[in-house]
Amino acid sequence: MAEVLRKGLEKVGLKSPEPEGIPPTEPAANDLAELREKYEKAEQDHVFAFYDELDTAGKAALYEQLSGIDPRRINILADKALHPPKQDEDKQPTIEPLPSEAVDSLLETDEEQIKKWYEAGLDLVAEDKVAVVLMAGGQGTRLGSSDPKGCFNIGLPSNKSLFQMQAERITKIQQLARKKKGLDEDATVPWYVMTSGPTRRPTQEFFEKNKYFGLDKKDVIIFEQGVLPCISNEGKILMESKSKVAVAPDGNGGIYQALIMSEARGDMRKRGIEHIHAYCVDNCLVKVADPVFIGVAAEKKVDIATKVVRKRAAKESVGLIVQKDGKPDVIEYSEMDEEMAKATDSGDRLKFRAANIVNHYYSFKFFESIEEWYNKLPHHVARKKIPYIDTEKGESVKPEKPNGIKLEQFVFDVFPLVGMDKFACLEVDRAEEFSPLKNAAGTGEDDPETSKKDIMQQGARWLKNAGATVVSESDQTGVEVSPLISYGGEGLDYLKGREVKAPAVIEKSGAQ
Ligand code: UD2
Repeated sequence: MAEVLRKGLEKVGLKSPEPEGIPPTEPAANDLAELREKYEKAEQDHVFAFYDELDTAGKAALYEQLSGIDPRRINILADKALHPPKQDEDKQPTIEPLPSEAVDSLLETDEEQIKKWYEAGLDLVAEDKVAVVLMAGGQGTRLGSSDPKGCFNIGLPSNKSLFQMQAERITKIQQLARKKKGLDEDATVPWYVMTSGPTRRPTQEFFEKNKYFGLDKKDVIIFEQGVLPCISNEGKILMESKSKVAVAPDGNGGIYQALIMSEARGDMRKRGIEHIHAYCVDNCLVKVADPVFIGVAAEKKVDIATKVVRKRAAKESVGLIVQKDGKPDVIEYSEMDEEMAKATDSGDRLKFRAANIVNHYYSFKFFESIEEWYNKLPHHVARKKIPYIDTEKGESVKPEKPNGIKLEQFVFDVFPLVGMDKFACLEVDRAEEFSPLKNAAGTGEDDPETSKKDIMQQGARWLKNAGATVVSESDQTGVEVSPLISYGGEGLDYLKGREVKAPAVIEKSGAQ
């Protein structure tokens, strides 16, 4: 198995990293010659331009990095990316909304049924069969922060980061499961945190500094996704320095390969995990390990499920879950013409309204098939300005306009691999479950202020539903309810009849 795995990873240009701490040594002449030949055959040998002038550490680092890249495969990906096959006009895919049997909506389902799903999901949590995977490898460039997005403080009265809120929701759901089943101890929901090169260390340090937010460290597994070389518009691998290839994270679709390579999937297997919730770090309202979502997917026995919210307006720029040529798929708003985007159905709702929120479910059984398909997922092209070293002149260049491409895989490109009968879509209430943090403060949409507002308003709604009165003497409205007090608005009856002055925090005091 290990040999198969190594070969498979080599094929995609990845190698398991060498054990740390061994002093660098210069590669043996014949190994170096073999590697040079491989790159010469792929016409990518310019990466050795400065090799002979490097010191031992530089030679060892470059040799190691180049050994983990397959230049032939990079040429294939680059060629496809730079010279995409012409879309055959008469082969336009048929795009339709998902069939009604594949979609449930919490906006249109009675409380009775939702409670049934919730109980079923919580039972599975109580049986330690549920895990969560957090996709946290993205770099918050649009947000303007150099820290990993999960570290971001959206300005709540408690100053909690996104990571802390998500950790506390895991703690709470573990407690709710124990209570429901009368267990001696909390259930365990292992938290697999996927990072990328740029986010790995700062994420690790943030978790350690915050003592894993009260979670048991053995149940928080931080792993790393792969990278891919940056490529020039001429199809050449770009050098970031004389001893390093310029690389970028391979997209949130790198999750599948990373789950194998990091042995995170192996750890799930050891724990007897059967249901996985994978989600996007920047959604402050995310219901981590949501029992309703797990309950729906388990009841339907699907391999993949995805949560969506109702599209706000025809022009909203979000990915949409559709059926494309009869298969579940996601199309970006750029792939829809205005007529399609504005089309409405019999209920006068947008015909295409299932907005993707990067909130997915997988059966562990499906994860056991990753080897069969992970290296077949398409690569998407992002045209970027990529600083590089000119290998002829030896100078570093900071381009004024996009000079190359970054390749990334998208997590939802796996959807068309399952039949519609193994796929479920759950429409949820945006106000309760989706408020993405995409933009810098002051943008007015999907920014720290909208995230904070959505959390505070949710808390005020929960208190009102519990019979409390929320008063505010300023424009500072809303109440922050700690996830340690309530996961989804439950358990607040003790506030019935109380008056709460906004802005306020309902937090777990030491005594409680
Ligand atoms: C994502 C969705 C888009 C829409 C939008 C809504 C994808 C590919 N696109 O777009 O359809 O639903 O969100 O908010 O999912 N990530 C990694 N590794 C990477 C890149 C990203 O882990 O190499 C993570 C990132 O940390 C985040 C999630 O994937 O948790 C989504 O990434 P993004 O915010 O860059 O995606 P966005 O907003 O372009």
